Order: sequence, then structure tokens, then C-alpha cells
Amino acid sequence: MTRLSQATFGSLPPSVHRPAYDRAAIRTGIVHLGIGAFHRAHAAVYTDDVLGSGDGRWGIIGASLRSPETRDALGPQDGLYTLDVRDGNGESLRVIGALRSVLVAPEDPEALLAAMTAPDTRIVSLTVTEKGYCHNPATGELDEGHPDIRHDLAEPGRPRSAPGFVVEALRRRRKAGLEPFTVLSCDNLPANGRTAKRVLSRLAELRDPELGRFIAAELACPCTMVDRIVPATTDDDRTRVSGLLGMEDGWPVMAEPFSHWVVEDDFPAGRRDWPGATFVRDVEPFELMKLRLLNGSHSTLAYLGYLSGRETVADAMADPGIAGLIRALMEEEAGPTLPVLPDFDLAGYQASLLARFRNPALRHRTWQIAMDGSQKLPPRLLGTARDRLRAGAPFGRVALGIAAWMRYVAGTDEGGRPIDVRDPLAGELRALADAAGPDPDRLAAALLGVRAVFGDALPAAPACRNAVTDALRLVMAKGASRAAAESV
Ligand code: CS2
Repeated sequence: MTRLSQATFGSLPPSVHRPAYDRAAIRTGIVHLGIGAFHRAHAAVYTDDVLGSGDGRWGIIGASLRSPETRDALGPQDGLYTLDVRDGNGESLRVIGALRSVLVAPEDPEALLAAMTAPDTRIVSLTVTEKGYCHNPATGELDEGHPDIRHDLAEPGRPRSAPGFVVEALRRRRKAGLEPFTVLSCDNLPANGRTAKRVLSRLAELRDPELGRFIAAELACPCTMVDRIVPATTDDDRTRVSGLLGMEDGWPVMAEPFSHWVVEDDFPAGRRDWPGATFVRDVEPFELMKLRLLNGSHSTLAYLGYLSGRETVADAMADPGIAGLIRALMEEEAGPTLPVLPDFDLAGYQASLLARFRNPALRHRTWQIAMDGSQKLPPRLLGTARDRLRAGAPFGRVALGIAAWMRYVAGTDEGGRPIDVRDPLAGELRALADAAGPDPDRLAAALLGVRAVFGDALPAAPACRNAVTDALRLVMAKGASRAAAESV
């Protein structure tokens, strides 16, 4: 089968949208770290629209910080790939042209640094997931003991971590008399721009106090809220999309129709009005809303669903107890903690989330969302717990989400099968769970003691300890599905 590429995309079926601009004429304005499915189905699409509008300055060079897989798939395709937008009403295919090339950082860190220090590069954007910031999720501060950070301090000219690359590139730009690029975090972290800036300034300061001061004073790191459900692409997806294209695409991306991007308007080095994105002065209310409603529900669905044998989010939503619990979590616990956004229909957003989770055309695995819970729990569920506690209000549904995570990281599902727990703290969590044994009171106490996740204040509050321990007793006695039904 012919491979999708610059030379072949002209013969795609007419129903497939494709770049109408001259790809050879575009320049690179954006270097993106973490070129996974999410970026390719979200910001890269907005940027493709910019290129389509005639402004050719914003082509993207993508970089993988770990594996060569994306480069190996997209290299032979000249960076072209298909976006497959799907829901119960059907699907539409669009070939995206914004990605000019993909670099693999560990193979050639110098090539990535060269792209980041090129004069045309105005923005370095990031989707490196929560753990890519090398921070302590409970405090938001740089984890100075992180192995990649220790490496990047010892060998700053050959960095490994995203913060290490950004700091080294900013140092080189400064030395060359070039203005800094803007750092655009597109990860699901609260105040993601401020978190990025805190981590970057501290790493720079550890390298050289003067560089630390420069970054603290000069670097713009706008906050963003990113929202689009993009499950990992499967082999079935590849085969189906290639069949529809009539040519092979090694790595298409699957997404829902919904897409939202809210960006803090702080781009001293220049930006484009990405069509469809919303530029605002303060992103925080949008971030909180999205993290606590969408992502908090997602993680709760993932743990309850996985434990009860549900493979995908839509499967988990087919369990009426779990679906009811998610609705109650949003409407009665997370929703009331959110700042009021004038002109925003909160009830409508909550209802739309339930429909998005039910999207029958996406196979979004509960196991995928369950990954990295130690990093995800603080912004998604613990902020709600903290605010409810402060207000003297109950949070039994959030506590059930936390308890399901505890049951999950203990490493066996309800059928006694081992769980492949992927988490930077997996070893530590498993050891604590093994030492605690099958007693919910001991397991809850042991895991609430993990300070990198829970901090100090939450575990010290009797109302929090009781809520989580009660929920874990219920999950362990009755199973996740019944526990959800009884907690609605
Ligand atoms: C998900 C998110 O994998 C996960 O943890 O909760 O990727 C989620 O799909 C996106 O944030 C939706 O915008």
C-alpha cells in the first residue's frame, strides 16, 4: 500500500481534508516537546488552521524526549498524519500538515537545542504529561532529587528532561543575543504556566543564579487550559484509517469532535490568534473547572471502571452506579468548589461531559487514564477535597475516587489478576500496600502518608482520613461497582 507523504497526499479521496497551503514555504515558529497524540490532535490542528489562513511562520518541529516511535512513523510521511474525528454520528478525516519534522532528543540533543535556539522559533510548547515537569505534585516545586534533574545539572549541555532542554536553550539564546521564546505549557496541571516557570527558574538558578534571575524576570509562560479527548491510537485504528485513505498512515490520531483551548494572553515574542482558541487574562477558573470536572471524573471512572472489569470509559459509563456517581461527583462536590465564570453554562458543561464520556466511537482505555495517578490525583481530586474540607462540606464521592486509586495501586484487580500499574511512584506505593496487607484501615493510612501526593494538611484532617477510609472499606468489601452505586 502507498504510504501517506508529501508526494502522495494529492491523490487522497476528495472527502479527506488536507493542507491547501504550500508546505515547502512554511517556516518553523514553534518547537513542541512531547509530540504525542494529544498535541497532534489539539494545538497542532489550531496551528494548521493558522498556516491555512496564509501565515506561514508557525510550522512546528516536534520532539520526543524518549522513544523514536513517532519519528519512525511520521518521518517517511514528511510529518503528515491523519486526524480522525469520531463520535456516534460518524467520522471525518483530515490530514494535518503543520508538523515539519520530528526529532528524538536522546539520539541527538544538539539538534533539538539548535531548533530551540533558531531565531525564527518564538514558542516552545509542551505536552510532556504531569511527570515531565520533574516537580513535586503536592507542592509544585522542582524535585531537585529527580534523577533527570540531577543529570541535567551535571551535564547541562546534553539535557534529558524538558526543563533541562528549555533552560539550556534559553541560556544559549541569551548568549547569542536572541530574545527568549515563550514557553507554552499544554499539560493538565493547575496554573500550568506558573508551574513551568517555577520549575524552570529554580533549575536555572541551581545552574547559575544570574540565569535564574533572568528567567524569573524575562520568561513568559502563559497558562493554558487544553481540552480534547484523544485516546491512544490502536492497531485497529491504523488499519481502518489506512483503508479509508486508500494509503497507509503509520500513526493517525483519534479524537472527539469537541475541542477547547483557553490561553492566557502573554506572548511578548509574538503569537498567532489561533482560530477557535480563546485568549483571556486569567485562565485559572477554566483550568480548575476542567481539571476538577473532566479530569477528576476521568480518573474516578478509570479506577472504578478498571477494578470492576470495564475496559473503556464508555464501558464504565454503561454501569449505572458508576455513571450516577460521576454525575453526583460533578454536580454536588466538584462543581460547588469552582469560581463562578460569568456567561458560562456550568450545568451544560457537566451534562456535555457525561455525553463525551459515553462517546461510543472512541475506545479510551481505563488503564490508560489510570496511569500516573500519583501525579494526577492532586490537581484532579485533592483540590476539591481540600476546598470541601475547608467549607465543612462532605466529599464522599471524591473520597471514593481516591479509595479506588488506593485499591488499584495495591496491584490486583477484583478478579485477583495482577494490574500493570504505571506510575513514577509505583514501586513505593506497592511496597506500602504490601506492608499494609488487605486491611482497608491500614492501607488507607499507609497511602495517605505519601507526602508527594497528599501533602501534610489533608491526611492530618480527621474528616479526610475518615472519608477515605470509609470509602476504601466499602470498595474492598463490596467491589468498585457496588461501592459506586451505594455512594451516589
Ligand atoms: C485524561 C486526559 O489520560 C488522562 O488522564 O484524563 O488526557 C483527558 O482525556 C484530557 O485532558 C481531555 O481534555
